[in-house]
Amino acid sequence: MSVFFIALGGNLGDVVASFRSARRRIAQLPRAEILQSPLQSSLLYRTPPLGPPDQPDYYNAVISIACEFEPLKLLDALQSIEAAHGRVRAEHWGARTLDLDIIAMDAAMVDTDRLSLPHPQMQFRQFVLRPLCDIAPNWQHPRLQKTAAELLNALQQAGEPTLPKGIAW
Ligand code: A4P
Ligand code: MG
Repeated sequence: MSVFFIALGGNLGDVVASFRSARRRIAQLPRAEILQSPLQSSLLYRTPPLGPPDQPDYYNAVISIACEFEPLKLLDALQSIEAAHGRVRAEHWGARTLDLDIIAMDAAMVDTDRLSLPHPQMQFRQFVLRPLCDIAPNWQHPRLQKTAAELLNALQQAGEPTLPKGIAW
C-alpha cells in the first residue's frame, strides 16, 4: 500500500463542483481509499495564476490516498477523470477545468517519460505546498531532504506573499 498526494487545480467552469466530483471518483478507484481522517483532504485555496496572466484565478487543493496502484496506473486513472471533466490540453500552463497531478508517492523517486515523482515543480509552488502542509507538513522530499513545511517556509522567506486562508470544501 502506498500513500499518494494528488494536487487538484482548475480555473474554468464550476471548479469546486469538479473538485468534489473528482474527489469522489478518486475515492472510488478500486482498492483506493481516501484516508480516514478528514485532514487527508486539504482546505481549498484561491491562487493567482502561474503562467499566462490573462486567465482567472485558480483553485487548488491536495488530497492523499492510500492505494495499491502502480503509479502509472494511477496516472491513467487520473487522466481519465480529467477527461471526464472536460479537460482539453491546449495552451501550456493555460486555463483548465481540472488538472490532477501526482505530487508524490511516499518517498519514491520516479523518472520516466510519463511520470516524475516527486513532481519536479512542487518546491516552487505555494499552491501545492500550502495545501500539502494542511495534511502532511512532515512529509519529507526524498531528493531535497526537506519537509513540506520547510519548503513552504523557504518560499515565504524568499518574499512570496502568503495565500489567503483556505476554506473547507
Ligand atoms: N507528468 C509527469 N510527471 C507527472 C506527475 N507527477 N503528475 C506528465 C502528473 N503528470 C505528470 O501534464 C503533462 C504530462 O506531464 C502528462 O501527460 C504526464 O505524463 P498535463 O496535465 O497534460 O499538462 P499541463 O498540466 O498543462 O502541464 P504541466 O507542465 O503539468 O502543467 P502544470 O505544471 O500542472 O501547471 N497556477 C495556479 N495558481 N494553480 C495551478 O494549479 N497549474 C498550472 C499547470 C499552471 N498555473 C497554475 C496551476
Ligand atoms: Mg498536469
